[in-house]
Amino acid sequence: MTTAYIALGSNLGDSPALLRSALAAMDALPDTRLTGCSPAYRSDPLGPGGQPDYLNMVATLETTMPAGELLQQLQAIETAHGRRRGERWGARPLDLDILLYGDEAIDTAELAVPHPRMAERNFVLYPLFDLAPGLVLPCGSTLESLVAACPDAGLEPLGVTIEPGR
Ligand code: ROI
Repeated sequence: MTTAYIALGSNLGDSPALLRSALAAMDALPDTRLTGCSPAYRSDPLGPGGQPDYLNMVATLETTMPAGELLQQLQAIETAHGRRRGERWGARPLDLDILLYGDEAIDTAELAVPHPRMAERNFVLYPLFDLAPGLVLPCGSTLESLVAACPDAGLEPLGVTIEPGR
């Protein structure tokens, strides 16, 4: 069994409903259980201007699915929730990113884990820290040190946890 951390983001459509549905879909994947949901955050969009604020959170999965297969399943869930592959860093109804897959370091054409930009993204680090404050990354860095080095500008804790549902 491997513990994987998945970042969820949405800034188009009914974002809370999209995240609830995506959580249920991940829990329903073969050989996979959803075991944790971080609190939710509102975040300023990173990327092209003029797009709505994001709703962000992180979820924990326990899975025996290989990482490449998990990636394909997550992309299918994004597509089922209206995601179109278009403008890089454009607005999207649902984004699911594998942040960590156990203590594995993966670098293929399709998938890089740990997520190569997670250390710069407060909307990923803060909810991950809520879920797993003692986490140590495969490179040996503590999550605590990454959070300490990443300002919380533009990030607002909403004080709610979004749970799986439909
Ligand atoms: N910006 C924020 N705040 N949250 C996201 O989840 C997010 N996801 C993205 C880009 C477009 C980089 N910007 C984001 O993919």
